[in-house]
Amino acid sequence: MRGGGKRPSRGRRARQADERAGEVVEIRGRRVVVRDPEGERVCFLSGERAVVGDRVRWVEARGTGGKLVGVEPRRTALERVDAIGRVQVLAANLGGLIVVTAPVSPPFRAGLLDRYIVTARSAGLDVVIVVNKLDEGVPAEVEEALALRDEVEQLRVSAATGEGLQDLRHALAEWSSDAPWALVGHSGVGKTSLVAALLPERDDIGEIGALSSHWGTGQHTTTRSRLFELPGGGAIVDSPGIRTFAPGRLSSIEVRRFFPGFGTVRCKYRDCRHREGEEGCVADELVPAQLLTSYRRMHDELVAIEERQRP
Ligand SMILES: Nc1nc2c(ncn2[C@@H]2O[C@H](COP(=O)(O)OP(=O)(O)OP(=O)(O)O)[C@@H](O)[C@H]2O)c(=O)[nH]1
Ligand SMILES: [Mg+2]
Ligand SMILES: [Zn+2]
Repeated sequence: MRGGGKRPSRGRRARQADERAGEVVEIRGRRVVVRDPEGERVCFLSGERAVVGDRVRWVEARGTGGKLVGVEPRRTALERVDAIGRVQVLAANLGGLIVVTAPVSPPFRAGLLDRYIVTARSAGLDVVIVVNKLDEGVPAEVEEALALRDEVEQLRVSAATGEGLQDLRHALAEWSSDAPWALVGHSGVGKTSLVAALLPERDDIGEIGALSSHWGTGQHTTTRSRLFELPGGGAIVDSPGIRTFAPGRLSSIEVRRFFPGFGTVRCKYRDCRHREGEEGCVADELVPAQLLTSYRRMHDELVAIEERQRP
């Protein structure tokens, strides 16, 4: 997982005279929706690979809308590893991640939060936590988990009652003034509900899940990412919920650099991985047990993936 410098298209061709520049706001199978100052246009991919947030060049194509002819190098890439080990780019050119959580339903998962924090930081993205569904109350153990991660900026809102939304709106306009921020998180936490609440005048936000059809069933209401411009400036990306999340291209040794709670840890050996019982390791003294356990789980999982990939 790295920011910048990647070139997804197969080499840059000479610029055509009639080329126009735009930004991908949605992928629809073999087509993409491209936005430019004149509006939105559906373009054929024609061999190029693009994701939401990509800066692209396209030309008019008679009868079919447009044709994509190039994808610009990405400044950042949000990536994850899928179930069979392939790296998937989820979105390009983001400025940050808004990790959306719910305190009660679906059940709060601190481990997933940590994965997103590490993923964002390792990709050169900012990260904030938004606790939605405040109307359901915040149990003590969730308060504790949030306090342990207070080095990450946190906002509390309710898409249902509107509580905190004005603060979120203002914060988003500022955060995403240079680059879009993506709403990520477990299915059912209310990502699409938040987009709908932030953009009440739009009628194309996409479906909001019925309460019963969510967590546990593996069903995700939102099936593809979509970029929305905010009226007060900035832009956000709604994304499909996920159950597990393995960051792409992050090595096990890098996890400690980005994990919350490890800022002051200096062990006897500089390459200490903070595993249980490691000689001269001070992590047990300095890192709260919950964070250390979560760290070790993520670290060990990446080690296992690395061992599987070794020839
Ligand atoms: N009580 C309460 N329910 C909410 C709130 N926000 C959303 N919900 C409900 O939570 C359920 C899931 O909302 P969605 O917006 O579809 O969740 P999502 O995160 O977009 O889910 P995926 O698209 O599957 O990833 C819906 O039934 C919403 O009505 C809230 O602030 N309070
Ligand atoms: Mg959704
Ligand atoms: Zn250590």
